[in-house]
Amino acid sequence: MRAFYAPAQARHAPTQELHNGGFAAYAETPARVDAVLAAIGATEEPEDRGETPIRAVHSAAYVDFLKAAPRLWREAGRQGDAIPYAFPIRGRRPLALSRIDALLGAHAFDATTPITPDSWAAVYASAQSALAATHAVLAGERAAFALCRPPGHHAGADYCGGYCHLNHAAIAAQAARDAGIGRVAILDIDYHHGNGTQDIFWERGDVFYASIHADPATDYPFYWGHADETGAGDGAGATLNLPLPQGTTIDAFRAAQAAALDAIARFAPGLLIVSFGADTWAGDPISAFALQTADYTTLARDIAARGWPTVVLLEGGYAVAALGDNVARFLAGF
Ligand code: Q9C
Ligand code: ZN
Repeated sequence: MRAFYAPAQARHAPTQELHNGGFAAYAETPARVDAVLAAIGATEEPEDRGETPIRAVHSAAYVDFLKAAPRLWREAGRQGDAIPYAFPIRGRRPLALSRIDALLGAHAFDATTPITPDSWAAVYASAQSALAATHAVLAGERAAFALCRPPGHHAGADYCGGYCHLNHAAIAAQAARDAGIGRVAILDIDYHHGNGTQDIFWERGDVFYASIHADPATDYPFYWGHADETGAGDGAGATLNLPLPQGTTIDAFRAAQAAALDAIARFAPGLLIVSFGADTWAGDPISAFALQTADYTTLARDIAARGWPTVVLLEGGYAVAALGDNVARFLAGF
C-alpha cells in the first residue's frame, strides 16, 4: 500500500501537557513516527497542495492564529510552548481578542495541545500527507495510508485539542468532495471520540461520520460522542456514535464496527476515510480498551471486504514500542 509521510511532521515536539492535575511528559511524541516508519517500510513524501484545502475546512481566523501564536507568546514574554489556561464557556459573545492567552483559550478546548514555534510546519505537513493519500486513492489506488502525526480528529473548524491542531480526516473528506466524490464516509476507530470531525460535519448530509470509542461518560473528550448525537439539519442521521465501555475486547469492538459499516453501506459512499488509532490496544498508557495486535488485521479485513476505496489516516496510539506492529498489522488487512 502506498504510504505518505513528510519529515517536517516530526518538528512538533512539545515538552509537557497538563494531565490529571499536573504537568506530565507529552504523550504524542515524534518517536511515534519512528516506530511506525520502522515497521511499515518506505513512505513517499507528499506533494505540497498549499493552504487552500486546509482553509476549506478551518476558519481563516483559526489558521492565522495557529501561525501567529508562537510569536504572540514570545512577545508576551513567555518561555516554552504556548498553552491556554482560560476558556470562554459556551454562550459568551464573540469578541475581537488580541491577548495571546485570550486567543489560546478561544481556539482550544483543553490544555493538552501546546503550540510550539514548529507546530504549524508539522501540522501543515501532516495535512499534506493526508491529502496525498486521498489523491492517490482518487487516482485509482484501492487504499492508501497517511502517517498523520500530529493527529487530527479532535480539532474542529476553529479549535485545537487532544493533541490535534488540524483535522486531517475532515481536510481529506472535503478534498474528495471538491474532487467530485458525491458522498464521503469517515469511520473513526481511535479510542477517543473524534469530536472535531463530528462538529465539522454535524450539519452536512454529504459526509457520514461513524465513531466507535470509549464512553464519554468515563473518558475524554467527555462532551461529545454520546449515542444520542446523530447530527442536525441536512446532517440529521449522518452521525453515528457507538460508545463502548472500558475493558472492551475484539468481539464487542468488531460487532460495533460491523454496525458502523452497515450504516455506511446504507449511505453508499464513493470513498471511505478511516481515522485509525492504535490507542485501543490493551497496553496503551492513556486508554482502557483491550485489543490485541492481531485484532487489527481482523478489523481491517472487515473494512476492506466492503470494497470502498479507502484512505487510512493515523490518529492516536501511545504505546510507542507496540505502535509500529499495531499499524503494520492493520495495514496488512487491506
Ligand atoms: N487523563 C488522540 O488520541 N488527554 N488524542 C486525555 C486523560 C487527551 C488523545 C487525558 C487525550 C487525547 C488523537
Ligand atoms: Zn485517541
